Amino acid sequence: VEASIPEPQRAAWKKFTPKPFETAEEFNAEAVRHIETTLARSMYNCDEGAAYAGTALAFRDRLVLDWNKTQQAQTFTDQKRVYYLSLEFLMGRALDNAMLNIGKKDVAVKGLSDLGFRMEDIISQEHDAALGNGGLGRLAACFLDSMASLNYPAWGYGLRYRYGIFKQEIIDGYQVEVPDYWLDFNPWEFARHDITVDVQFYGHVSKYQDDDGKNVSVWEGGEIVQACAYDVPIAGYGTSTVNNLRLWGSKAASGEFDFQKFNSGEYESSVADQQRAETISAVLYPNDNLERGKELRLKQQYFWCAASLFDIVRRFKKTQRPWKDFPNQVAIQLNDTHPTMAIPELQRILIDQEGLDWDEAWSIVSKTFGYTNHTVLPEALEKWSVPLFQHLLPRHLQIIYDINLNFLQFVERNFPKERDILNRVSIIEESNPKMVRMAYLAVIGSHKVNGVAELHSDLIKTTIFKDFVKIYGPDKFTNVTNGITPRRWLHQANPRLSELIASKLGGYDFLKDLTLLHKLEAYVDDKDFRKEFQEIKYANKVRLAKYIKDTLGVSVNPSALFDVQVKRIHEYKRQQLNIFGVIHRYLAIKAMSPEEKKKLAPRVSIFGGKAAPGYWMAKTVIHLVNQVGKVVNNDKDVGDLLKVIYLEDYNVSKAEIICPASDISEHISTAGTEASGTSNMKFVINGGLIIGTCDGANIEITREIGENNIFLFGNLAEDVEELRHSHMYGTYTLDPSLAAVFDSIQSGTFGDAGSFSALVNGIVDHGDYYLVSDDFASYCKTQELIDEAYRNQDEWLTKAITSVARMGFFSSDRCIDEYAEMIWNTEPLVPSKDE
Ligand code: CBF
Repeated sequence: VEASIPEPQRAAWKKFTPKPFETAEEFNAEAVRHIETTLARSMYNCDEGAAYAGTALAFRDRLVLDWNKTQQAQTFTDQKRVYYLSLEFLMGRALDNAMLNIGKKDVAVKGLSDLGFRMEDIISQEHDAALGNGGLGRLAACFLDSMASLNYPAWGYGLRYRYGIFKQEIIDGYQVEVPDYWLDFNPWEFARHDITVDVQFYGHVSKYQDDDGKNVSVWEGGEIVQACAYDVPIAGYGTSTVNNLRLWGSKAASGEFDFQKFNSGEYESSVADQQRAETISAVLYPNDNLERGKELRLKQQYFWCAASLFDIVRRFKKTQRPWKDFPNQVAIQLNDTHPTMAIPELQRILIDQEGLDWDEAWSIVSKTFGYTNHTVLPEALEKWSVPLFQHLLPRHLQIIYDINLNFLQFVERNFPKERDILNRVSIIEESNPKMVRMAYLAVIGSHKVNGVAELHSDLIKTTIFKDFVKIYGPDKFTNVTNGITPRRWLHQANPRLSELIASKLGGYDFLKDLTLLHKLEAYVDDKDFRKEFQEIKYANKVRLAKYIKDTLGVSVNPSALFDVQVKRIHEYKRQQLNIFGVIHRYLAIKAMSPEEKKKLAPRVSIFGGKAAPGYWMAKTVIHLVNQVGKVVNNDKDVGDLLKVIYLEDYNVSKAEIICPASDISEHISTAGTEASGTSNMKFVINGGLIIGTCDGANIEITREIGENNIFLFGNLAEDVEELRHSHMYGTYTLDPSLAAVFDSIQSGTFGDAGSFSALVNGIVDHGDYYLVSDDFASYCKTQELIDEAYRNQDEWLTKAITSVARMGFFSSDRCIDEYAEMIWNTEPLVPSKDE
């Protein structure tokens, strides 16, 4: 390809290719140039926001040079690529990550200080890119970081939501949702106005015979919406690989409003088409683990899948390889069922547009996709009504019916005596209205299905996909336990701890190979190391205490035990169990003698997380936590012994402050409900201990760090069904401590009792689906053990250090290598030295 450009032009191009900055001076030259020319600001009106922009643009320029080279190299070598399709990428802030991965932060710190700015202030100017709800979206972001760091040729595909997840304000103790205008200034994206895809909706399907007498289906009519590409460079750590995240934005196909209408005075309706089209990528649905079957959501899913598939196929076709090579060149990973429409879409492209016959096409499709399941919760499993499908995507519905027919015939041939199984495994649920079961379509259309932690991967095989294991055999199902990127969640979030570790391990190699952490075990008894480790934890707690004071006006004692539960608010995650435990503690403190009080370790219970706007019970929990805080924090009898804090608007950048500051974090879901959890990993790697149930990745964390270093409690997954049954049909008495907690709520201690009656009644009268009452006693007992353990600071420290040393398994780099080997069959493309 290079040879196609004449030598003199190549030489000229090379001569004028910008040189990346190396020194603080060169960095300043770039930053100031951007501030003066790109932003049109001067020395006299350069505030921290402008300094952030100048810094980000200087780093972006550096990144782009490697990005171009990586993309060229990936095209020239024509190696197999991975495409990670995720409706959510919860990226957080980019600047600090770019500086770490590029490796020039020290230069920028010096340069900025010469200009009169502090790096911390500049970093905090950046708006979080919050294109996700929780664990699933953050996992996708960690995976992008790992794929680039490990040099895998990989692209992410997602939607460019104009509004990310809403901002949460707490007003009078209630959650209020405010829009997130995150795109006001985003230096990290490149609008590719030349890369657009027309996506069709609605219309009808006609059948024709082509010139060879073959029946062809043509999808006609309806409306076209245009997808425009926005690219975000994803830099790897310690490598020059920079991968691409392509996000699609929607606009009306013409890209313009209707001039005729406009000229005839219909100003408003002239822009209606434009607005309707733009609505598709306007908002991220703010539900975590909950699907509501809304038409716009299905539109979003198809729009994104169609644009991505068009792009992937276009790239493949440029190689002029035969179609049978497609699965050898392309691996598409479906992050949950959200991108399942990509399966019938690829089949449609191959048969309707490329003229392949059904079987040939299906053989390509079913070798290309892998599907990751992230939940067994029934309310989160996507189903779309057949009439809605018929209306919006008539051709895809036909294709899904054909996929289903072929599949059911296959099942019938193999299980001729089991009539029932057909009904159970059919993609179409025979309800009223009929529904398309997306998870089944994803299983049938993928060559591998994985869960995200061992227990979860076992559970999917014995519950939701049990019949499919029988049909396909167990090898189609596998496990890839989740992980986190140590770059963001250790080095960026906790630079001092990272530095301390590096000083003992002889450098930062552990950020690339987290298993090296095991060498820290040699320092568990090292006095100086212990002292510094403890000081770092304390400093991180002071930082969080300051943040709490600045934002909420509440003073908390940094020497108190910081007990943290930050994650989406959901009944299965059981923040209600935590707050009932806090009330129990409050009641106990009120009844304590001064001597008893002296023995108790002061505690700060910290909550944070968003509730889906329509999830009333979750919002009630937020309200209760805030009401309890109001009472407890102002009770003189209690003083420092207990404080209850609700941190507003929990997001990635706040997690980076919170995780390093916790002593205990809570991962207390009803056993069998949390697929993995990843914040559990973030807390432990930052030297915090865990109170948790035997659920998700808690189990593997326990196996790695040792039972003595984690506080486990509660019933096991295998007992849940029977306990639920006994709540519905048996008799049982409420634990007296929990009854006392309910009495205090119902007597109005925390404000209007009526506000919380649904929460209490759900447990007392309506079956206690999440088994709060079953686990309450053992939860409280375990909290007492924690009080006791915390009193022995020496032992606590030993547990914390040992745990950090044993967390090597939980790197997202390990996950990506597992996906590459077991599912994608891809190899890294290591950049050559001169690249
Ligand atoms: O696998 C990543 C995470 O995904 C979820 O957040 C999800 O959205 N389904 C699960 O709830 C988490 O357990 C899991 O860690």
